[in-house]
Amino acid sequence: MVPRLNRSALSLYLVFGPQDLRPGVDPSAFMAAAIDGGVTCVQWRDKSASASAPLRDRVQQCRPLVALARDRAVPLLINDDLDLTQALEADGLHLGQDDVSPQLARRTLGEDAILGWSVGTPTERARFNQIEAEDPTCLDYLGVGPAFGTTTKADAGESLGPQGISTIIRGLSLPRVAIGGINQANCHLLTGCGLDGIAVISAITKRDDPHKAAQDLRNKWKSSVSI
Ligand code: 3NM
Repeated sequence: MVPRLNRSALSLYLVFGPQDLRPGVDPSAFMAAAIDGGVTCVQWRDKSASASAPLRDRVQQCRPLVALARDRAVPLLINDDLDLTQALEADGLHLGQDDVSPQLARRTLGEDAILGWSVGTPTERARFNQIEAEDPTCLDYLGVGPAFGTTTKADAGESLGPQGISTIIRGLSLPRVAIGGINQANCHLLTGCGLDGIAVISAITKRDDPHKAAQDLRNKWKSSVSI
């Protein structure tokens, strides 16, 4: 089977939602600048009031982002909103451990959708092994974290560090990306872990210039990986 997700698309993965943007920043303009700076995959993660708006409003909010991502040939995934993913015919869905099951999401979205899952402990990794044993094509990648301390996600748990990340992904054939507290100053610490890339929120959303933030991160990550 042709993979739904090219590993290189995980190289610099931007996760964001309204709660991450400074007041007045337009999500489309922000996303366009970040992609043009080197972001290779985007996840819309709405943890604000608009996440509980009616589906048609959520669809309307995201349509421009879907169009933009298509135009730039970058996958756009939706965090934890199966209905929105389906309604938008977005490229895929990212799920946490407490969200709908990957099996249900796969059945609902069909075989073309990209499906990602968060794992942060050896127990969760074991849970993934079980899913994979039953259906090796259910999931397309894992998000592993938190790599470092983060204030962006309150319930992110203990940071794993490079050692913990390596332990969780040992023996894994699926593409994998680390998340949590990753920035320009520390991403080089993860280069020996066998990751396909890094996923970030604040390292791009908290900088004044998303284009330059993405460019700096991309350059730092790429040069560290190739050393
Ligand atoms: N998931 P920042 S950590 C969305 O560990 C998310 O699964 C995490 O934000 C996990 O790059 C996290 O600003 C927050 O630390 C990432």
